[in-house]
Amino acid sequence: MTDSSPAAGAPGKIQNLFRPDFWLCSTTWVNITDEIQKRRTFAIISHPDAGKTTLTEKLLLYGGAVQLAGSVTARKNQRATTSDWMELEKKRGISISSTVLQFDYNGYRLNLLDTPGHKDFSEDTYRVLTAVDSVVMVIDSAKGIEPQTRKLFEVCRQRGVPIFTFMNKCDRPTKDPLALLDELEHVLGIGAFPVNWPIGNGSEFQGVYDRQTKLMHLFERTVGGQYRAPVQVGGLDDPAVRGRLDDATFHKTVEELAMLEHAGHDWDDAAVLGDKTTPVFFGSASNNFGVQLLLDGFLKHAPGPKGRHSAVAAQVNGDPSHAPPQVGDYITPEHPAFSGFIFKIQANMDPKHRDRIAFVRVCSGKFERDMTVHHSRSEKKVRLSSSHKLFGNERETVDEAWPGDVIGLVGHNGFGIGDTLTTDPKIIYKEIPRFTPEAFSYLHNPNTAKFKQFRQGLEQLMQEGVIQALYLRNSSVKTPLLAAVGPLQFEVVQFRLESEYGAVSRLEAAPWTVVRWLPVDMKEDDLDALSLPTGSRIAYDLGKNPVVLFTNEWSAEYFIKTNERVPLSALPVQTARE
Ligand SMILES: Nc1nc2c(ncn2[C@@H]2O[C@H](COP(=O)(O)OP(=O)(O)OP(=O)(O)O)[C@@H](O)[C@H]2O)c(=O)[nH]1
Ligand SMILES: [Mg+2]
Repeated sequence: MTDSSPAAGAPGKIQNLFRPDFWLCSTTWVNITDEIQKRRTFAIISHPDAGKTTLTEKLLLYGGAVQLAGSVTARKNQRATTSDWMELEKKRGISISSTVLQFDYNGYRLNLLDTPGHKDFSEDTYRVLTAVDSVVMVIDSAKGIEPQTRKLFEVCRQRGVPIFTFMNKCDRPTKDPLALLDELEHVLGIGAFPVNWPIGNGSEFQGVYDRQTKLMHLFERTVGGQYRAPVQVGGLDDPAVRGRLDDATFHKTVEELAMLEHAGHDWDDAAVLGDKTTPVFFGSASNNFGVQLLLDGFLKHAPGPKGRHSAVAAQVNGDPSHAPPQVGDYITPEHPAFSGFIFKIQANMDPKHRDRIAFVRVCSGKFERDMTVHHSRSEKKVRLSSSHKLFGNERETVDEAWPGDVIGLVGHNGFGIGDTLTTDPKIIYKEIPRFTPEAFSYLHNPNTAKFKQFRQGLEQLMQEGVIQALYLRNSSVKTPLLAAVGPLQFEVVQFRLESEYGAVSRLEAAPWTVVRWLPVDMKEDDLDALSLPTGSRIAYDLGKNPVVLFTNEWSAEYFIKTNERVPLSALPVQTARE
């Protein structure tokens, strides 16, 4: 990964002027291409409860990043998993927010992002998908493809992110493995290539057959699955391994393998990278069966860091809802300028620090601590001095980072989700998707003595993108109207306001279910002139962009009919103030 061939210079952070792809790091020259090639940045996605966090833990165990896996069930005994750190997550046993874990394994640097499965938190998951180059889709083999998996799959498809599939929970009675492959092909419309195949089902699940090496891997369960599962490996005719299987299981496996061979699909890297085929691995995350094979198989075939298109913000030209952003240049990871974008902000990850971290995906060039970059939102230069690599809630100062890396920047209150940081101000990324809220509720502060904490906490949570807020037009009440993709987000806001800011709050249901953005250039007089259906109201988002709140879809459609010249948009348009 290092090269000492270019002329040696004084140690420091110097780019080689004759070979711009070489940088002097410590005392050796580092080639940017080598660094890029060793990065793998991926997310784990699925419907709730399929086992993402458990699998994440086990990948860390097999990746040598932790010695002892804390399984999710151990939460009951107050032992948190490494990736689920928030108080509420521990309490409810679900992931609410995504987590970044960076570790080295087998010459690779992995940036792994565990995501929440619940649909109310899909905003967080979708943002994470902008920061990765591939995903591992976890499926509960007893249930097959569940609704949220389908939605997430669609997002990956749209983004062209290659998908690897882990059929989890094979230690429980599962659907027929062939039927599971069939579901992938018919429900999701993606070709499925089984890299390995389960041997036995449910309590008789013993391991997997690796179709590429033609070896059986038979595992033993360990208590609580905290340690690596002992494994015995051998061919189909190896008596030692064969002796562990009863005749029925053995013959069934051999028969199914013959059917797969007969189906005749060959491994095709281009189809995997082109999002046409998903490699399928079977196993059990909680028992550690098949985890190593997944990790190694994934690393062998998963793509390295991809570049991103630089977008040029569109001009307001009368009809902003129809002004698409112009797509600018494709910025390759090897591009000499450093660039990256913020895809997530999280405050109070560590109660000891109580600060906020902006998570940046490095897209091109080299990041160096203390470097000065252009910040797209403020259009100012900022110095990035407090940079960290992340491992759940643990952080460590990082001096340099390369494309594919996810780093955490602390101490920049002006940073927002979606912002670009770069040494070349011409680069601007518009990667972060926006969501249309579907749940609305007033949030009251019943304790006037805690007004400051309430306000400060709410502002902070909104900056993190935990929730959106709207303010009603012509209203004397200053109570914020919270707007969420799903109602669990309200619960998170209330819980975090109390636990992190000491502010108790009270929710009051609001009558609207639909919000639509009005053109940004509408003046107050224009708003007065609108003909509003009964029960609807005009409000402003945080960027002071006008919106209309409707009680139902029908009412929104009625508005469209009666205000033909006023285009509505389900999302704030690109030109809207953020
Ligand atoms: N039997 C069995 N249970 C498993 C396996 N893997 C995970 N589980 C259990 O499934 C439940 C959910 O696991 P999690 O890892 O929290 O699932 P998740 O996908 O991260 O859930 P969310 O983040 O809330 O969407 C827990 O009770 C796990 O112990 C497995 O291989 N076999
Ligand atoms: Mg989870």
